[in-house]
Amino acid sequence: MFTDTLSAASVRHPKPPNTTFAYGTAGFRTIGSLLDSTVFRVGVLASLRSAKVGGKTIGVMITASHNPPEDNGVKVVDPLGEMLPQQWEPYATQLANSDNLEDDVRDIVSRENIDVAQAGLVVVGMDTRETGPQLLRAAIDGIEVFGRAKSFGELTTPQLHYLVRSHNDPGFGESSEDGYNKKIVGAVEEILRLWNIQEPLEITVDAANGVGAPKLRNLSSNSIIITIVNSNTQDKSALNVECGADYVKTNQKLPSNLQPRDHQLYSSFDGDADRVVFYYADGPRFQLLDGDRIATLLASFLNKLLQQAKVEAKMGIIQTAYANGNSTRYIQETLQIPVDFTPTGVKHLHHKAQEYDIGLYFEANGHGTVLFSDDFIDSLKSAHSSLPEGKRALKTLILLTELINQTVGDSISDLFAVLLALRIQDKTCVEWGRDYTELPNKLFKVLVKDRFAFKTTDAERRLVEPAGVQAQIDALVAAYAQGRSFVRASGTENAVRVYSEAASAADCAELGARVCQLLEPY
Ligand code: G16
Repeated sequence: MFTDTLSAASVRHPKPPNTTFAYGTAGFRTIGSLLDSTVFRVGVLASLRSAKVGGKTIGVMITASHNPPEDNGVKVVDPLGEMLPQQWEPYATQLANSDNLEDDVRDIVSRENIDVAQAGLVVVGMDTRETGPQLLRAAIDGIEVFGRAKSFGELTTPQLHYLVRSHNDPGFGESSEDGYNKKIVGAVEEILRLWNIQEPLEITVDAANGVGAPKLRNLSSNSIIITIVNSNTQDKSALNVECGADYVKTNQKLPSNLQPRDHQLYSSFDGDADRVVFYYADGPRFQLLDGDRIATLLASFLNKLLQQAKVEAKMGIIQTAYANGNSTRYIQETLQIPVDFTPTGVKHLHHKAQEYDIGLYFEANGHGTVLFSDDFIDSLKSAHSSLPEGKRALKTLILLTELINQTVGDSISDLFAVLLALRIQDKTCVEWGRDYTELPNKLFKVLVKDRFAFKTTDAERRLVEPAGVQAQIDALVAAYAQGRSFVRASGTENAVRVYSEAASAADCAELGARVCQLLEPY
């Protein structure tokens, strides 16, 4: 029976006293030095998940993404590169907090009717954090209780998702990092050839001193010229500090070490390269082009291609409460595309996007992708056009389904999709910035005694608990033209987030500050 192996291995990974772990927005996240036992137990769970799905390959990614350098985290990736199903999240929490691991594993095995002998391969990757290598070993120890582990070392989170999918679905691509690179570079170069574009794609990227830096370097070719700033993965204390997508989006300002030329496009990744934002400088003015903008740019580009190819598609855009009110209006009124709202977290947006032929989901923070349904891809492949313009549009659409990561938001493939959309439409970043004007908006982080006391409804736009707080927010919001504000507990940091939006920057700042004040008693 497995109990001997499990108990021998679990002794090497003792659970820290007086600590409770919760599987949040993107898995477990906390101080990296506290996570050894949790990552070990997630390894065990991942191999059980593999057994449950008949021995298919599962993934474990060790990352705390946008969080500070001392944090780390871990999440499980399902066979098609999707997040662990939500019904399994309580098992992850159960194991992470268990004081009797054998009993709890037996409980899950029996509740899910798992034949542990079926456990197959679990692929593992990590970002560049100091605690990564030790946690990677803990994950492997856990996986090997039931299954087999294969470590890919340092990877971006989307690369790990790609590898899981390609292990289970060879048609998706070669199951190696090289296969990922070939798929992306191949699609970019083919699209450039189709549109007879001789000039290479060129941009400067702030890589947040994270794993995106070395991975982007691997993609350089004659048609892709990337300059990277904030690429120091050796200095472990530099990750996401005054740089990266989260810093740029939250502070609405340039990262360190970037001296912009006016009206030139720049971009920032986060620490594990699953988020990307763009921006340019216009004299002293900083214009952010965030996830909302990426969604609108790609949606209108895809719409044009569909028209040229004379192909019908049901297209939808998925946003969260953080989407700027004017982006939603622009999508609904100008682009005439339906918008759905879900709670924060790619796992929620991804599933909603699957309801469309083309489902674009982007969180304002730059996390997102475009999903093309299998039926729609088949219909593209069997469609014909007699006109050269239609043929080119059809081929471009098919290549975009290859370029854009179908498993999760991916800074690298989103970066190229945006650069191609701009280049092909001959659109400058300044024109992109003029598509609509954002309402002034601000994000706050408030430390409270117990963030789990904050419960929301209506795609996190309204608080249900603590009782009475939502009525106070409503009263404040009513006093500001185009005012909007909401409060929700972060699922990745020990804090509550406050968002405010209003017709003027001063009103937006005042509204946000007043909502933060409401939280002082908590
Ligand atoms: C993760 C999730 C995102 C989410 C972000 C912040 O991003 O994947 O969907 O928007 O956390 O979540 P919260 O507000 O709950 O802390 P990342 O880039 O950190 O993996």
